[in-house]
Amino acid sequence: MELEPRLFAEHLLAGDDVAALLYVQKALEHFSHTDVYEHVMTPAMYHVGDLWEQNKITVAEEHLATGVCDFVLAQIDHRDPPAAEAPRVLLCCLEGEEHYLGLKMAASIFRRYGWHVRFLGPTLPLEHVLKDAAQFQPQVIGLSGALAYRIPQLKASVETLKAETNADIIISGRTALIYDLGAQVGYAAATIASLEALENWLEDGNEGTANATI
Ligand code: B12
Repeated sequence: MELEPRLFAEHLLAGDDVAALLYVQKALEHFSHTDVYEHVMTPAMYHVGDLWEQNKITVAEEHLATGVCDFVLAQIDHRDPPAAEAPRVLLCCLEGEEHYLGLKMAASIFRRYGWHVRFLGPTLPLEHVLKDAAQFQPQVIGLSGALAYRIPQLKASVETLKAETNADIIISGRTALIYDLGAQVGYAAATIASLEALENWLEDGNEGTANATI
């Protein structure tokens, strides 16, 4: 089977959640979840973004596509419950950042690796990230950012999180794919630009990587 992100994008844009889910379930018979996230769902959403930017689809169609993609993501995110002593990760987008699908994929991968995942979704004010982290005591906090103009906010937040929690900080999202986030945010956080890199990081063990750009 060849992966066809454009075909999947057509299902998204048609609002055909059944066809979109069936396509992904079939792909999962041959490919890993990470492959399907990286090579079907992500390029399909990037394609939706290109069509949107070129005014070839409406804002409503983009919203529809996002909703169907989110639905499919939730449907295929099956996993076993984590062991009580398993490590904990808190995942969120900072205040004002609404693009959370990539973060949700990362959450799914952490779960597949047996972690306790606290997925807090889009646009969470820093004070609430701190409050939640104080309770949940994560070993890792992961942030995702799509919008370039939020990089200064990301940098400031990483510095605060580093100072006020014991967690290693990882940063990612579209900004990590386009910019040298490590250089811009500073090495208080590890940049993990893709889900494949996240899998490598999880497989290799993650201690001591907080100063590295991956
Ligand atoms: C859907 C969408 C929206 C939705 C988001 C809803 C949602 N639930 O996420 C809505 C409608 C809210 C939206 C709003 C806006 N958007 Co928008 N949006 C998109 C779109 C089409 C898809 C985003 C997406 O889901 N991509 C798929 C995910 C899976 O990709 P990803 O986030 O990069 O994730 C991958 C990696 O980065 C990584 N990853 C991501 N997070 C994490 C976290 C960890 C821990 C790890 C390890 C890995 C990881 O894993 C993923 C797989 O590799 C993109 C197009 C694009 N190229 O992405 C535009 C896009 C990002 N948006 C854009 C813009 C301009 C906006 C708005 C400013 C529009 C406006 N005028 O209002 C607003 C801003 C909202 C805000 N304040 O955040 C621009 C940004 C351009 C720029 N120069 O910065 C884009 C590129 C569209 C375009 N081509 O112009 N958007």
